[in-house]
Amino acid sequence: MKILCADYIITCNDNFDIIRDGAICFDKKIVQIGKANEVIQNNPYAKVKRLSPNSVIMPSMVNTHVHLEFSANKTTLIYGDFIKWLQSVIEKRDILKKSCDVECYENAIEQMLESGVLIFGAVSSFGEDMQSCIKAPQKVVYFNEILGSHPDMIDDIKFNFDKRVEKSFKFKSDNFIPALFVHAPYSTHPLLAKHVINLAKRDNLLISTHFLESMAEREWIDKAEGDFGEFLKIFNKNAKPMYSSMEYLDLFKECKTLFVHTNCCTDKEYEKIATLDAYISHCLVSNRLLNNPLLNLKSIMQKNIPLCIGTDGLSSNFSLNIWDELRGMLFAHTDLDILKLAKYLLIAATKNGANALGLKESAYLKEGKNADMITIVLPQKVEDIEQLPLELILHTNKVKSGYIDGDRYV
Ligand code: MCF
Ligand code: FE
Repeated sequence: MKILCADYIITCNDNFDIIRDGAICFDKKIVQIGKANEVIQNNPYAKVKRLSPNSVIMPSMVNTHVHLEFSANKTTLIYGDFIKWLQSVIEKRDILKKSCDVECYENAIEQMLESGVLIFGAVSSFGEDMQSCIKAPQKVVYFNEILGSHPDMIDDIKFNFDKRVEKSFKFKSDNFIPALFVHAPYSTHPLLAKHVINLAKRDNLLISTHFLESMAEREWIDKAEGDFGEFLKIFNKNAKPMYSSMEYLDLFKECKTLFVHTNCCTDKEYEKIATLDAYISHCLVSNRLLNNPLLNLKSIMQKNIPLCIGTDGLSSNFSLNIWDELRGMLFAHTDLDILKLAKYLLIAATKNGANALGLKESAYLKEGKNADMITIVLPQKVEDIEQLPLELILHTNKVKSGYIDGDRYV
C-alpha cells in the first residue's frame, strides 16, 4: 500500500470537495482519503510519498472523443468550413491512414497520457488503431464506427462492421472496452443506425454519435438545403435527409448515448437529450477550426445534461493535450463566470467523462473507488482555494504522475 500526500486533493465528487494537506492511501483501490496526518496514522505500514510544494491530486482526466486513425494530419486537411473539411478528409483519408504507423499511434496515445488522460474513448473507422488501443496503458473505450447512406451498400457495410465489432470483442478486457459509434444522421442510413442501436440495446453496449455539429447539417436535416445537398450527391445522386432531428434522437431511447458536438441543437432538442440517459461531448477546438457554432453551455447546464470533454482527432485539432482544450473553453465561453466555468470543466473532464464511458469506479476520488488519479505541481502557491480550478487549467500541460489501478504509468 502507498500513501501520496499533496497540498490539495480535488476529489471531483458532487460537492467538489477539496482537501487541503491531504493524503490518499491506495493499492488498486483507494483505501483512505483525508487529512494527511490522519491517513498516515491510520495506515502505518504504507509507503509514504510527499509530493512537492503546490501539488494537487485529482482523478484521471478523460478524453471522451478522439479519432486516432487521423493522427498523421498536421497541415493536410482544410480548415475554416465544415463541408470543405469533410471533402478534404474523404480525399486524404487513405494517405493519412497509411502514414499513421505504430509510432504515430503511440505518440498520440503518449500525448494524452502525459496530459493526465488515463481514460479515453477512441472512434475507429477502419480498425487500424485497435492493436495500439489494446496496448495503450490507459483504459480505452473503443467505439467501432459505422457510416454509409447508399442503399446498395448496406449489406457490405453491415458485414464489414460486424467483423470489426467481433474482432474488437476478442480483445475485450477491463482496460479495452468495445463500444459502438454511428457516424452522423447525414451519413448513416437508418437501417445501419438501427442495426447498431439494436446491438447496443441487446448487449448493453455504450454508443456514441456525432450530432448537429454544423449549420450545414442543421439546414440539411431541417430543409434539405445548403451545402450538404451538393456534397452528398457524390455518394448518392438521390440523397435526401434520412431523419428529422427528433426521429434521430428517438432512435437512441433506452440506450446510454454520448452525443458529440450538438452545437446546433435547439432548446427542444436539448430537452429531448435530457430525457435520454445521455451525455454531451464538447470538442471546442475542432468546432472552431471547422467554423461550427459555439456550443450553448448555458442551455446544457439548465437542462442538467452532463457535459464531457473531447479533443476530437488530430484531423481537427492541433493537440491531444486535454488542458489545451480546457483553456480554449475558458476563453470561448465568455457568457459564463470564469471561476464557475473552471470548476464545471474539471468535473466535465473527470467525473462526467468517466461516467459517460461507463467507468463509474474511476469518476472521482473516494474510498473504495479505483486508484486512477493524477498529480500536478503548480508553479506557485494558490492562496484562495476558489482560484484553484482556474489556475490548474491555466498552468497545466503535463502531469507530474499518473496512476492507473494504483500503478504508476507517468
Ligand atoms: O468529429 C469530427 C467532425 N465530424 C465528423 N467526423 C469526424 C470528425 N473527426 C473525424 N471524423 C471522421 C469520421 O469518423 O471523419 C470521417 C469519419 O470517419 C468523415 S466521413 C468520411
Ligand atoms: Fe469526431
